[in-house]
Amino acid sequence: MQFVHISDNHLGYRQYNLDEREKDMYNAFNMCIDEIINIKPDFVVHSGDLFEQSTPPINALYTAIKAFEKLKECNIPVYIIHGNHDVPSRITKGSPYLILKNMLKDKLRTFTGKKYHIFKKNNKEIFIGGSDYASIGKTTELFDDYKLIEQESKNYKNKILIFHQSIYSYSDIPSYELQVNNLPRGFNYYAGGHIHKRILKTVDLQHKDNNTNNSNINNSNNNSNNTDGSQVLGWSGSTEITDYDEYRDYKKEGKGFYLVDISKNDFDISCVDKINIKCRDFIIDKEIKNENDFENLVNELNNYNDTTKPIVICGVARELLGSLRELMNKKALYSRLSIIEEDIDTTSMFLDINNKTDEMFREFLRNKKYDVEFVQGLYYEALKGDNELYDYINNYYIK
Ligand SMILES: [Mn+2]
Repeated sequence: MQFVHISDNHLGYRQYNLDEREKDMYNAFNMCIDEIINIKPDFVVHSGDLFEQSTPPINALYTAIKAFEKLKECNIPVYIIHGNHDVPSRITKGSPYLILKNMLKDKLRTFTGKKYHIFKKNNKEIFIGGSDYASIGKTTELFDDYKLIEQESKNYKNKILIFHQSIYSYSDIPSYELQVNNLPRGFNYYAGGHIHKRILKTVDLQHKDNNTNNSNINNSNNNSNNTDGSQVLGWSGSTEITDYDEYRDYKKEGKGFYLVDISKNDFDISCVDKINIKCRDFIIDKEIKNENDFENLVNELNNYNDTTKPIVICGVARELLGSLRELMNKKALYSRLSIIEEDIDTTSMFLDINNKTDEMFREFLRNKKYDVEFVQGLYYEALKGDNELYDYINNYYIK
């Protein structure tokens, strides 16, 4: 019995406000769907953020409808929760999943009402529990769900939990809602969303009563050492790069989805395969300090064509800025250049601090569902003390 774990497709997201980047999100998702149809797993679990917003643009909805229709034709059911991006902002607002559900009927299961479903095939039963994203202030309700899920799952052998949360120490997202011990116990595979990097770890979340002997004898024994390897916690990651710092992880771990074989008696981390797709290339972590660096970059960019042009984010010596801008106009889909100042020691330190603050600010804006590029642009302009800008904001935004 095989299932696919996929997450965080962010359909409708327009990085740098570019049509191409909106299309890249759709392409990455479609590549995954084609690959899933090739593999023909028994079912798919989706850990949320299918859409960038709970009111997705028509192109995003259309892409999702076409893809899920294909899965339905191949008789592959989907189990999906809402992420922080596509959970409706108010209870009275409809979920974008309603449209998919209306089309797929019993081939799409959500977890907003019922917190678990049973997948049955050839006398085998798989318990699938799930709960929509819960913000830090709503974890009491989440823990109630987990209590119920743990209770209801007791008599099943094969169990999957779907969640969309950041868990302490697994993420570099500055905030987190859970500790790993808050998750319901006894599951084989914990299918995570929200963290866009790929993470795959063995955990020890056996039922407490099974472990009482051990913990009584040796309290100081760190329980992460007594895992029997049969419980796996995974974030399959986003399917495209939603922030440029994800590119490093993409180069290291790849992007796409996980394929999990659950019915083996000796289930462990080796039953999880990474299936990779190709994303848009980024050129980051580079500094163009001299003609030689410049030539190397020209050569690198010659490997791309009009449809594969990369996004370039790099530092440049002041005297090369003009020619680099020209090069970027022709050879990059989008670029962000920062001047490398003479006094490298202090400025590189400041650049680093600025980049980190930038990333945190962007994450904050994304979570608040603001238009990231627009608000950040406005913020940078405001920092310059542009009086015309203040007039503009006063006239158009502050009524
Ligand atoms: Mn996400």
